[in-house]
Amino acid sequence: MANLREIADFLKAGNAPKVKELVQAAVDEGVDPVAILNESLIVGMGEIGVLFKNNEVYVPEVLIAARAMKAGMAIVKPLLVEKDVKAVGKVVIGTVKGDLHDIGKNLVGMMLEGAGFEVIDLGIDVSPEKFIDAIKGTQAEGVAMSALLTTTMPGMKDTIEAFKTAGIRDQVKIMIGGAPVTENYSDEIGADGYAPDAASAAELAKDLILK
Ligand code: B1M
Repeated sequence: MANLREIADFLKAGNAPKVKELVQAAVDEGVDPVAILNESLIVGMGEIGVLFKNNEVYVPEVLIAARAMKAGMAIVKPLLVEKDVKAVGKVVIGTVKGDLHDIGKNLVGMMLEGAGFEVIDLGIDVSPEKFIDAIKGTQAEGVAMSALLTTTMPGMKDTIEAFKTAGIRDQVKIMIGGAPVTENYSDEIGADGYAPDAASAAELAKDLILK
């Protein structure tokens, strides 16, 4: 019989082949794909996020767990599409203009996906115009900006100003983060929230978008 807790545990351990095997077995047994998503994949990814936040695991473990989550998602996603199960929300993510760092941004994207969001990843060196086009094109409810350089942080402010000019500021919840970014800076530039790490970013997105 399918054991969803066991899938979450293998996900946390980063065992992609086992996650794939057990998710497929659960599907074959007729377990609801929504239950597989919510009670194993999202649970496991959430738990690894907490361990990461507490410095009990590090970047490699999170990347390996995310790979295991993706292996499970590859089986579940087409079934969710068939059942017309929607993501809990959409978030556009990118590293701001002039900044090429993407390791932290990718972790944030993975945690957001792990929390059930559809993530539209614009990559690195993202101009305000590109953020605006993506928000308009996808009707995303949230945007997450990353910056790792003190010299590129002002790109976050510029982007928020550009949202105002484009008339879309109030359509989206704006979240920011990255090593030099602080809560104070978030308040100063008028973002909706700051997250210090990837797990907190997923929690923040849930708080801002789902409540
Ligand atoms: Co760069 N680099 N780098 N670098 N680099 C730093 C950031 C630096 C602190 C190193 C140093 O001098 N000690 C320094 C910045 C100094 C400053 O401005 N304060 C620096 C510099 C100066 C530079 C260059 C200018 C170097 C040069 O060319 N002279 C250059 C700039 C290029 C550019 O961007 N235009 C440069 C280039 C590079 C590489 C390309 C070589 C490479 C990036 C590779 C890549 O990303 N694909 C690189 C790297 C790897 C680093 C360090 C070593 C590691 C960054 C990292 O990936 N950390 C970094 C030094 C350091 O941090 N120790 C450094 C791991 C990652 C998991 O953490 O990104 O902080 P982080 O993400 C965290 C949180 O911040 C948060 O969640 C993540 C997970 O918990 N978070 C968010 C991140 N984004 C978020 C968004 C959110 C929420 C949370 O939205 C809601």
